Amino acid sequence: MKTYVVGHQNPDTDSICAAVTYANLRKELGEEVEAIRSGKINAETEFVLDKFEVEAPKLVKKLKGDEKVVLVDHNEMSQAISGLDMNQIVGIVDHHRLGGIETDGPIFFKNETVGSTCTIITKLYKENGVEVSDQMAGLLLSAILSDTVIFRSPTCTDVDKEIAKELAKRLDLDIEKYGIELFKAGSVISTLSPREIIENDYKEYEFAGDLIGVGQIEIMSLSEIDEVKEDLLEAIEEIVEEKGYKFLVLMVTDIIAEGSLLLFNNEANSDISQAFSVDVKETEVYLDAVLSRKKQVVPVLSDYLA
Ligand SMILES: [Mn+2]
Repeated sequence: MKTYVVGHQNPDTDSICAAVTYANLRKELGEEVEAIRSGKINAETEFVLDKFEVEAPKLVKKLKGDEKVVLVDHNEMSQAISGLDMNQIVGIVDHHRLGGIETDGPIFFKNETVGSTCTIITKLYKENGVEVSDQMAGLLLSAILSDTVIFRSPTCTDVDKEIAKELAKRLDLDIEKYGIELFKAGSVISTLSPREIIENDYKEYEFAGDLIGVGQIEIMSLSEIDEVKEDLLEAIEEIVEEKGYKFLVLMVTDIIAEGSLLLFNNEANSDISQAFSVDVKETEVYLDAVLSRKKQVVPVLSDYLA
């Protein structure tokens, strides 16, 4: 029976490219494997798939419940494809905190503290002695540059850099130049509505009984959002009200300046100020050198709420 490889809901470039490249590796090893996705492809990922002429994985909105599944780029049931039962999981390749999955039997499990799932997958190609095609190299490189924000994210390690440089060299691509091209293609400002911008790369968390939301967009310059800022703040208030959140933070990350402007709902003002020990101006604050939701924002909020 065929095994599916799938990334998290609201898939980003790492999730899609990890599913495609890992499925390809297992196919090269003679297994019956297929990459799938549980949600819409974003503009950045679409650019990558077009550039390297790779077909998007098949969309599966809900599993039937009898498939075998490998999870890539996530390991929490709350982020997994709908219809999944823990006992369907036969493998996990990821770089996030462990989120409570339990299985009946042993599974293939690989979790490393690197900046991108595709860094781990490139290593798995090497370990298995499988040649990486140009198409797969393009996907792997793009995902590493995307997830590490072109090496600027604090989650980026020397291993990510080393592997990305190898891949870029064989594709004859300049990392900085290609990275910026990639982020420009993924810029959501001009193509999406304010609400879609917030929800494009979005995660919901529950800490000590409080529900919060943290979205992130990455741009080349903060001036890009000048025109939509008021609309974003309005949409934030709307979502908070609708979902009953304690607060919602949108990280507007300037990847050239290497900092993030946090936008949030009015009522979160004193929470954000206390959590980050900063003076907050109404519904925004700029945090220098803050780029990572996973390492620099979510832990601060979870400590504060605890
Ligand atoms: Mn990732």
